[in-house]
Amino acid sequence: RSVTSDLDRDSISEYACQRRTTLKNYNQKFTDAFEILAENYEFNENKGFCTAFRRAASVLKCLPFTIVQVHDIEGVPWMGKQVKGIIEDIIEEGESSKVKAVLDNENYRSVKLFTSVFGVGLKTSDKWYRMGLRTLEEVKRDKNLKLTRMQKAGFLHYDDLTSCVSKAEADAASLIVQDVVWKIVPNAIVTIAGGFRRGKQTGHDVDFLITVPGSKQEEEELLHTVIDIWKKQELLLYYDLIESTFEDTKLPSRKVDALDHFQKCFAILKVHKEREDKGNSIRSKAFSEEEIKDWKAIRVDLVVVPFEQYAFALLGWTGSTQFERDLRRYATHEKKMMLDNHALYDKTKKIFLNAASEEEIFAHLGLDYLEPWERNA
Ligand code: TTP
Ligand code: MN
Ligand code: MN
Ligand code: MN
Repeated sequence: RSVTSDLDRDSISEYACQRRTTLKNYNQKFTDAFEILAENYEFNENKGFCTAFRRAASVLKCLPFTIVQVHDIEGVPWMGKQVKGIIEDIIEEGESSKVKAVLDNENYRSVKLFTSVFGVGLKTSDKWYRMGLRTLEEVKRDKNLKLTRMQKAGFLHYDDLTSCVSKAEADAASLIVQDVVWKIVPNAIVTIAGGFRRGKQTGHDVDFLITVPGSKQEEEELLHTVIDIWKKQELLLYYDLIESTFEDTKLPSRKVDALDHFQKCFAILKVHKEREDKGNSIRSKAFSEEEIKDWKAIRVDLVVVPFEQYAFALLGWTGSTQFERDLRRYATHEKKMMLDNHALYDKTKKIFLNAASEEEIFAHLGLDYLEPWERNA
């Protein structure tokens, strides 16, 4: 390997916000393995190892070449002893026995299965596992279990919600959201955030930010009206509306994984499919009305953002999660600043730093700007 690539590896930052990470991943064999191990550590509440493997996966996603020998990772940050061991196993054997053991582990498999249901988190999964339950059929059969409204929706729409949302479906959902929002507030800005903004072709949900330039009044009622209209149109399969808890005297939250304080709605939307066989009477006659399900249940997150916080919300809701964690860690440790989805606070100068765009936030932090598609860390 050339001297240049050695130098390149030495200059890779320990922070994802200083690495350009596109969707082109030359080391998926390794990053998939690390993410399975990280997830298993998360299930077992081993935060240290979980973070170590998440960071290792994240950093390998920015390498412009495939790792073929151990020498290739010299100088790359976050390559600890454990991580190196897994890399060696995969280089030598083509796979890692530790990863295989996790994938075969009964607890991992059950928790993975249970948490695939919308509304089921680690706490519920653990409980079900300790009750001896192992399959979704067993959970559904257990009449003593009290399912939440969210979990009931999760089981009801399980197949739709576990099949990936395509770009076309995200665009269809986008039209539905824009249509209703613009009917209520014509000058509202509706933006897709999350994975689709980073250029992903599929996702587990569609994330929308909604803001109204120069208004406060209209904002508060907006989501309520959206919900009322969608109910009448019978497009809402599930929703949970969370009111804003923001106080503008508060400093940005230190906790990286804390939820933000925006008014938001976690919903399941009925998105009608594009009919390819429109007007094809032979096909239509072959099926009765009930047999054709011409819609798909799609998870959408709607977030209403005060206009002056829009840049911070957009930066926070675009992700990736690992990028966001490192951005906040960088702000705290390298700049003595506090960043969250609402604001940026300079602890040295004791002032809030305003921003009208993501570019301005990067500039405040002394960071080169990364485009959304370069944030797939
Ligand atoms: P997700 O929708 O969970 O993730 P994603 O869009 O990157 O990937 P997927 O295709 O699986 O949907 O979250 C998007 C971003 O929103 C992520 O960076 C975390 C952030 N987020 C918040 O900032 N606050 C919140 O309350 C939630 C739920 C998410
Ligand atoms: Mn998303
Ligand atoms: Mn989301
Ligand atoms: Mn620290």
